[in-house]
Amino acid sequence: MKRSIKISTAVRQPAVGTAKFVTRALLVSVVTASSVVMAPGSASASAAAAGSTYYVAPNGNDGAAGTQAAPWRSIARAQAVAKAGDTVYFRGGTYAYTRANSACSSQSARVDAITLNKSGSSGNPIRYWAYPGEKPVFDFSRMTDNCRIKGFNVTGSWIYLKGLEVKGVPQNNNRNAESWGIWISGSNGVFEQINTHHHMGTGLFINGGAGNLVLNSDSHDNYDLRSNDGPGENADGFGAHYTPAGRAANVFRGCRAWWNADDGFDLISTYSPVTIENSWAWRNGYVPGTTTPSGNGAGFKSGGYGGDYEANAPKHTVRSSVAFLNKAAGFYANHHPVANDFFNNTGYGNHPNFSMRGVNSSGAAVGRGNLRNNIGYTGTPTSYMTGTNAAYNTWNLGVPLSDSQFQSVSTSGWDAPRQTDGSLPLLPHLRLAANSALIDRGTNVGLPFSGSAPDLGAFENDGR
Ligand SMILES: [Ca+2]
Ligand SMILES: [Ca+2]
Ligand SMILES: [Ca+2]
Repeated sequence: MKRSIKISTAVRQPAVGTAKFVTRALLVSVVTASSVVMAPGSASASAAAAGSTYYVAPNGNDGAAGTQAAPWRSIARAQAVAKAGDTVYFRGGTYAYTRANSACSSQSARVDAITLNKSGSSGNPIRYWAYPGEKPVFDFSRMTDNCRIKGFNVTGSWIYLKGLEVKGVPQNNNRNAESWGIWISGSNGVFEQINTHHHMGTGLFINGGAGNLVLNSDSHDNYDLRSNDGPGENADGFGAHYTPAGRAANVFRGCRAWWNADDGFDLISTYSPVTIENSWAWRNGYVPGTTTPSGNGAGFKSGGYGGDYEANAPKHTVRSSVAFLNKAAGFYANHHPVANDFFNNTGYGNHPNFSMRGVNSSGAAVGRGNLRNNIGYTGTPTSYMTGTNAAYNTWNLGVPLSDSQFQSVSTSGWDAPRQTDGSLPLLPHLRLAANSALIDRGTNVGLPFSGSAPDLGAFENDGR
């Protein structure tokens, strides 16, 4: 798994505005698109080429031909026809849902507004994409079903969603835990440039699937105010759970999670590895839009099994990512039994920035984690470091920390619009100043770097 990659001049970020940073994040995505993520990466490269192309529009008609001139009305109609390798384009506008596609068998049953149960195949996913330059919005806020609701239930594999906004899945009674925006039990899917928000539950929830890539997607303002275990206890931005051991990793890359009532990212109770890279999490654990405390409030909750020891726990990886102003820990081991890798992350203003609270086979709380090249600044310090393998982090090196080490320490504007290819916006926030003492102070962990050595934190500086 460890790669030793040298930066070449060919791997350079294109000039955007006046920004002059080389971002480690972008370099990572360039490299891993071809070398690490196997199947999902290949799907994005092939684009809409081989198969048939169909169209859906808010003013369409399911009795029409499904052409650009005569689009269908519903994704369900499109799925009935689409097969592996086909592309379904969604025109801009609102697709509003008021009822699930089946009845609630009880007040705690689970129903779907949309069920995607037809699979593509390797290299030939079924693509459900926004028509280029347009924004299709799936609005579930007026659904009336009196049980738990999934906006999208993706049970098929090799499915590729791109450019869709998904919002407003409600809880219509208080007898359950959360509802879900997008639930994924299929495998080898790609979920790109998804904006999932304002659900009474988790925005995007992988449950049992493997080999999925969640790319350049946002999940925010999710709040399960009617959960029977307490308001805000379950609405995470992104979740990956219950995947059996020995399956391909699920990957989150270039994703942002903010103002979710529970956690930003949550990997509790999963048995295959998850990699989170080049992602940001902030202000989780509050009632969205406020500073009123709500659920757990971790930025990256990186595993665990409810405090229990599990002998076959996988090693998760969180790298080149930023957590700031989360209510609780920015980077949290959450009682994980084995040491996860936390490389080149920046924690700012969390409580604490890094908590490596793990669990041993006797059930005792111990430090668990491999930490390199991380920055922890402001907020409260690290906790549960005894027992970890930690070096080259700001707290190990004793390097000076001050605002002047950074171009900016602003905590606003992180939700700025993405670049046209969907990648994260280029901001000066928490990037190293040109003369920062944190430049070239890290150690090689297999991620790209410039200069004589990796810098500390999530963003590699240019020019040294
Ligand atoms: Ca919780
Ligand atoms: Ca959670
Ligand atoms: Ca460097």
